[in-house]
Amino acid sequence: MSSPRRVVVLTGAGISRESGLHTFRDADGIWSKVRIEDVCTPEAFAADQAYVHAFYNARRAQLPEVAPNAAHAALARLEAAFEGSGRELLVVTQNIDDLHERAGSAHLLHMHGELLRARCTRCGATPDWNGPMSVDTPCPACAATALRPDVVWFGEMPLHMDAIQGALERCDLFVSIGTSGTVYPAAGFVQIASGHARTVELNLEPSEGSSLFDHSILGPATDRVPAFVSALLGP
Ligand code: BJW
Repeated sequence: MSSPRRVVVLTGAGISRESGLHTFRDADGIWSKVRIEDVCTPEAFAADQAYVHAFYNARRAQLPEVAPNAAHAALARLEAAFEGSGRELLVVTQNIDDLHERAGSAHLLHMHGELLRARCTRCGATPDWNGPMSVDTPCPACAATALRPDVVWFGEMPLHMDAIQGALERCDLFVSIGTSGTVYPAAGFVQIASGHARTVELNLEPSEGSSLFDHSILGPATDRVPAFVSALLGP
C-alpha cells in the first residue's frame, strides 16, 4: 500500500457498536425502537420537547458506561504516528458520542453535533453539557429556558461543512468506517474524494454506496480498523 499524505476518515455508528452503543438502522438499532420523526427533526422537538430531551438524556447517560474500542484506538494511533511527519489525518464523525476523543483523536470534527454539548436557541451559546437537560433548564449564558441538544436533525445543516469539503478535495485517501451510507451529505463524501483519492470502505456489510469505493473490506470494526491502520503504517 503506497503511503498516503492526507487522509480523511468518515465514521458512523458502526464504529461504536462494539463499545455497546446501538447503531440506527441495524435490526436492533435505535430506529427499531423510536420513530425518526418523533425525535430527529426540528418539528419533533417543537411538538414535544420533553420527549426529545428524554431520548437524548438517556443516550447521554449511557456514555460513562461505555469505552472506546480497538477501532477508535487505532485511528488515534494513526494520528499520533502522522504527528510531525508532514502527513495529516482528519476524522469526520457522524457520531454524537465522545469515544474518538476519549481514545485520543484530536483532529476530529463532529458533523452531526455532540451529546455533551447544549445549544441555546435564544442566544446561540453552545456550552459543554454533562447531565440531563429539560424544558426548564436555564442557559448558563443568558438564563433563557431555551436549550436543545447540540445535534443535527434531518433538515438541518451539518456542522463544519466548509472544512470537511476542503479536506475531501485535498485528500489522497478517503476511508469510510461503520456507516450505512444512507444519510446525506456524508453519503456523498466518497464521490467528492473519488478521482483524486483512493477510497476504502470498512464496514460489517456492504453499505448503500459500496460500489462507489475502490475497495470494500468487510468485517467488525475492532478487527478491520486496527489491521488497516497497521497496513497503512507499514512494518
Ligand atoms: C458495523 C458494525 C461493526 C454495524 N463494525 N460496521 C432525499 C435524497 C437525498 C437526501 C435527502 C433526501 N431527503 C432528505 C435528504 C437529506 C437528509 C437525508 O440524507 N435523508 C436520507 C435519510 C435520505 N439529510 C439531512 O437532512 C442532513 N442535512 C442536510 O442534508 O442539510 C442540507 C445540506 C445540503 C447540502 C450540503 C450540506 C447540507 C442532516 C442529517 C442529520 C442526521 N442526523 C442523525 C441524528 C444525529 C443525532 C443523533 O445521533 O441522534 O445522524 S440521523 C442518524 O443517521 C445519525 C447518524 O449520524 C446518521 C447516519 O447513520 P450511520 O452512522 O450510518 O448509522 P447506521 O445505523 O445507518 O449504519 C451503521 C452501519 O454500521 C451499518 O452499515 C452496519 O452494517 C455497520 N456496522 N456494526 C463495522 N461492529
